[in-house]
Amino acid sequence: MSCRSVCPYDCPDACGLLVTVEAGRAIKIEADPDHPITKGLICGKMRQYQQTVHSPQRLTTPLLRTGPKGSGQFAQISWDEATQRICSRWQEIIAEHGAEAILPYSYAGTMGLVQRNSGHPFFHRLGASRLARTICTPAKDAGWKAVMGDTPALDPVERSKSDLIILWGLNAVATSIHSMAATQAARKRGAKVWAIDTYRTPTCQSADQVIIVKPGSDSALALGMLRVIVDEDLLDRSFVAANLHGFEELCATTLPECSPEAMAEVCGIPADTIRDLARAYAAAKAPLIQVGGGLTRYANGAMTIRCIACLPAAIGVWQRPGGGLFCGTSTGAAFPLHRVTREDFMTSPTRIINMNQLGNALTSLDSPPVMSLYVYHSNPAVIAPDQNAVIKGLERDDLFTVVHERFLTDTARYADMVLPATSSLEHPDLYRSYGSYQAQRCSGVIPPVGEAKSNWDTFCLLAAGMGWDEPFFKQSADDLIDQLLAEPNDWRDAAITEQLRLGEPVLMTPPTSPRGPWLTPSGKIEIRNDREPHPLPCLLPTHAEADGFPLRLQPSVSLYSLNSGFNERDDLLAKRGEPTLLMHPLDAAARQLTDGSVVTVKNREGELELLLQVTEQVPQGTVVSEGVYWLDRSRSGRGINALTSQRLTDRGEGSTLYDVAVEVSAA
Ligand SMILES: Nc1nc2c(c(=O)[nH]1)N[C@H]1C(S)=C(S)[C@@H](COP(=O)(O)OP(=O)(O)OC[C@H]3O[C@@H](n4cnc5c(=O)[nH]c(N)nc54)[C@H](O)[C@@H]3O)O[C@H]1N2
Ligand SMILES: Nc1nc2c(c(=O)[nH]1)N[C@H]1C(S)=C(S)[C@@H](COP(=O)(O)OP(=O)(O)OC[C@H]3O[C@@H](n4cnc5c(=O)[nH]c(N)nc54)[C@H](O)[C@@H]3O)O[C@H]1N2
Ligand code: SF4
Ligand SMILES: [Mo]
Repeated sequence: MSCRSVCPYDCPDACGLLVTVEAGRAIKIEADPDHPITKGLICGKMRQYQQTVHSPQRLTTPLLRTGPKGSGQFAQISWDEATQRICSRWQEIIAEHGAEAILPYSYAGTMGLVQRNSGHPFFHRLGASRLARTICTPAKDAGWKAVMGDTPALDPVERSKSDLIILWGLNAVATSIHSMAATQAARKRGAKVWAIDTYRTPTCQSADQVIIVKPGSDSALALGMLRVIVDEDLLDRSFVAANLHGFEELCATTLPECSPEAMAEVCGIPADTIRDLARAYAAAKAPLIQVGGGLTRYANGAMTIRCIACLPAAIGVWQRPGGGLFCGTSTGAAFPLHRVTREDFMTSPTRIINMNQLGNALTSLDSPPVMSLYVYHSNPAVIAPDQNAVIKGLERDDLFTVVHERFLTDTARYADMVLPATSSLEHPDLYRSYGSYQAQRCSGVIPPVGEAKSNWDTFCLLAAGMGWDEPFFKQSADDLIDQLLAEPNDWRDAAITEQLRLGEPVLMTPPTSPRGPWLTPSGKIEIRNDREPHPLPCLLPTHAEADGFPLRLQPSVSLYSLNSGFNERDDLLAKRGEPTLLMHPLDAAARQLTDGSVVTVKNREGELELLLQVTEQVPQGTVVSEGVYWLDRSRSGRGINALTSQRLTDRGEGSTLYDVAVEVSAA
């Protein structure tokens, strides 16, 4: 039997899957050939998803800790006993410290709208602390919003009309395979492709031009190009006059400091190359800039997007199909998510804790301190910044930690209680993509593995355990999906809504145009924005520049994992090898380090050991480590996030995971 499903992972593509099921087991996963975006192509990670779903490492029963925290020693218990223990401990904590002493921590193990947000109504009703879920790309969103307001993203299928595609800080071969496929198709038709990155990623191999910048310096490249466009009168003057707010002030105040020579010093691209790039960009008919998230995980992340956003505005490409800037789609208004999240269950607003500062929250917060942490579909022990602080917090004997997971992750090892979670093949949900405008509903296609329960079903059990009698917590996940689809709206008419109900993949359309009128307070593209701390685009420093360590570290993504996901898969681990540091030959020689040796990478936050790979894939001054590993794969009991910090971005309170400076020495 073949059933439709959707890839649940935090990836812009939300691929449609066909799952072959035999005797209640998934035996084969294929790409849905009839899906409008997937078109028969899924990534290598998901082609063997059945190995994840039926992995012998899956958790199958609730577990109670029997050894020291972190030891991984547990005894099996029943769901009844687990819920009773959790609820009675929470009632004690609430009586002593108040409900804000309980902190939920979740992110994106599953992207489905119901399962992902299942904890919100529960914790709102409980009065627990809230979590600011800002680890990924809030600075990118803030930068876009500062310039473009609520203007929706263009539909990326327009790529077919672009004659120049700029993948700016986007390792699309790893993280956005359908963007990459469309980009390659455009290239075959004659479009040029540029990759702007901090090192030669696999994506660079498919680019006509590779531009390697210093980490966090893209604003300088963008402003240098803009200065050339202005100096050489490559602007679209009538578009600028009619559509831009504050462009003259930018020309008068910021750009005089931004000569290609001055910007070359900052970003490391020769002044003549900046000139050539500006001319080629302005000469293209419909150039499309697609930006990733990496370049915004810096102290200047939102400002970087504001600087880049000046480019398409200055040359007026917003009026031409295929041209513009693409930062990702937002389909938040397509479904009434408040019917799941239920902010109205909060009797008064509770405190908000930033997920990037979990280390501080667990180790130094008071009034009240965090006395219980409930983690679901996230793995903060390895994915959160400042791993040493996070683990110090998780080691606290007085912290009551519950982890709902598919696997005994590093976070789960520190739990007092572990609850087994279903995989996406075992529960229903409604998915939407953040790389296109598609959405799809799916059912569970196999029974739960062991005693695993979905996020939603677990919160219903906990609600009953707390003695709550509301009908809301007695619904099924399908009831909630039905509510999200109850009425058509201006994103999806009755026909599309019906297709969604039936489990067919659909493409939605934003109700307003991505090419104006501009949905900003002034009605113009806001080059100047007086609501921002810096009203005009400008150069801002990174955190790492002030840290006093000589090398810039990029904790980048791997082709063979997704954040800390897929560490359970020996087939993919074999391809990844062990945690490695890529370093330029001159940097290695200066430190007398040899290829294949073990090195210590160090900064103020911490240190760890990695295997050294000496390669010209990275420029001098930058070192790279790809992928997040579970700690049992690490040499020194710490992962790459032992080196990242809890500092935040300029806007959006995002993580600054790429804004890292280190020194490297022989281990
Ligand atoms: N295979 C795989 N796919 C994934 C993930 C994964 O871990 N592995 N993660 C998923 C998630 S959660 C997300 S958010 C997305 C990741 O999405 P993004 O964060 O958009 O990741 P990338 O597309 O790899 O973009 C990061 C790229 O930016 C580069 N970069 C870093 N700093 C700078 C800079 O200052 N300037 C420039 N120009 N480039 C810079 C990095 O070297 C890297 O190649 O992908 C998702 N998909
Ligand atoms: N050094 C470094 N750190 C990073 C990144 C990086 O590139 N480099 N990327 C950052 C980014 S962009 C992001 S978005 C974050 C991601 O951080 P997380 O969202 O925490 O990502 P994952 O590591 O995928 O952890 C998700 C966990 O959810 C579990 N899970 C999956 N489905 C379900 C389910 O239905 N229910 C439950 N209860 N559990 C489930 C999985 O088994 C997995 O262990 O990491 C960030 N951290
Ligand atoms: S991880 Fe991304 S590319 Fe791979 S199947 Fe899932 S949605 Fe598609
Ligand atoms: Mo992310």
